[in-house]
Amino acid sequence: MSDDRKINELTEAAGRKRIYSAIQPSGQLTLGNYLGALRNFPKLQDEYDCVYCIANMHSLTVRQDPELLRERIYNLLALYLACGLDPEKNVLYLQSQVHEHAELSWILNCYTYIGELSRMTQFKDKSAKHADNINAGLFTYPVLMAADILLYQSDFVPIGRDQKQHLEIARDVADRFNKLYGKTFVVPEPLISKQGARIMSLQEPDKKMSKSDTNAGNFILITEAPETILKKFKKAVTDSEAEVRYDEENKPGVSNLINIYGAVKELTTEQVEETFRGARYGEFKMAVGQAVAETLAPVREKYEALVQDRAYLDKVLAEGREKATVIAAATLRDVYEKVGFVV
Ligand code: ATP
Ligand code: LTN
Repeated sequence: MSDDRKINELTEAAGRKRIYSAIQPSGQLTLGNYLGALRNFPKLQDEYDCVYCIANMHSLTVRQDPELLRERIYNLLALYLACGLDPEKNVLYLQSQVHEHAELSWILNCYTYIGELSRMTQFKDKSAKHADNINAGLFTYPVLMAADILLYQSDFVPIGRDQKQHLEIARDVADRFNKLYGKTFVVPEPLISKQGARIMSLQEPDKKMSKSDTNAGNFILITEAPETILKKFKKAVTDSEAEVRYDEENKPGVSNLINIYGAVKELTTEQVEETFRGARYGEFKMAVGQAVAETLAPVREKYEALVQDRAYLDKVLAEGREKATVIAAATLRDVYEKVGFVV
């Protein structure tokens, strides 16, 4: 059953459920962020109560230039809107503007074990990448993420596959807290789409496409010009065979391109293989590049107009902050009461 069908059935059975997700403003967003997360958000806005956060507090776990970070916050908000998220239907807000995140995060720190956090692959990867700055925030990152999700009593969390481990911590912590103090948090479930959940780097297809990659040939930006997109796909790594066939282990480059094409055109792996049976790699890569460029063009156009309008973006943030605070404050108050604080 498709994820969309599954959630539809769940909504019908139990009334309006809450969706929650967040993206860090730590760089320009890639095709990976788009296919793994962002593209799925607007599909949910009519049937769910949706809350989308700009996770700027998470971004501080890696050194950021302050002016650039501020700009990227606006860029990400403009991109949320450009992808079709309606600020009337969704709560769109900035994490640091709702102080309850930091407060709940501290509480949850006291209900999360070092052993659990030590197993996180993102922590291991990022510590290796930023060996000169293995800060405590990088280690407790999943706790802040759990606080984000649990503050809003979220039922479903649409994410890429790399975030699944973090979501499991959020579930375990919610469960642990509920067992100790009685039902306090909804235990969230991940929503991971089958296609596009893990887009790999174009030059090094054994690692995920990441916006903080230092080699620009590895990723496609959502706002990139069509010519650049085509050029990057033309240079994408394939293999020495000449067959468009899905085989993640032996043909990671081609498999990634099949995945991307399938996700963009909404085709299964088999259908993509069928479409390109007998095609040369050059032709195949151009077709993937074109399909991606066509999909991203309207988003880029809308983004370019929206990002200029700071007054409007500030208005959206102010409204989002207000709506988010109402929900977050109610949960935090309950938590403070349960743990024995005077409120
Ligand atoms: P960074 O490289 O700065 O750690 P990132 O590119 O991994 O960032 P995030 O802000 O951590 O991006 O992720 C935002 C959302 O995009 C998450 O739901 C994540 O799972 C998803 N995502 C990120 N990269 C990919 C990818 N390569 N394929 C599919 N989904 C992805
Ligand atoms: N860690 C996430 C971003 C994130 C998030 C969240 C995602 C922060 N808080 C809450 C879903 C729910 C990432 O994508 N790197």
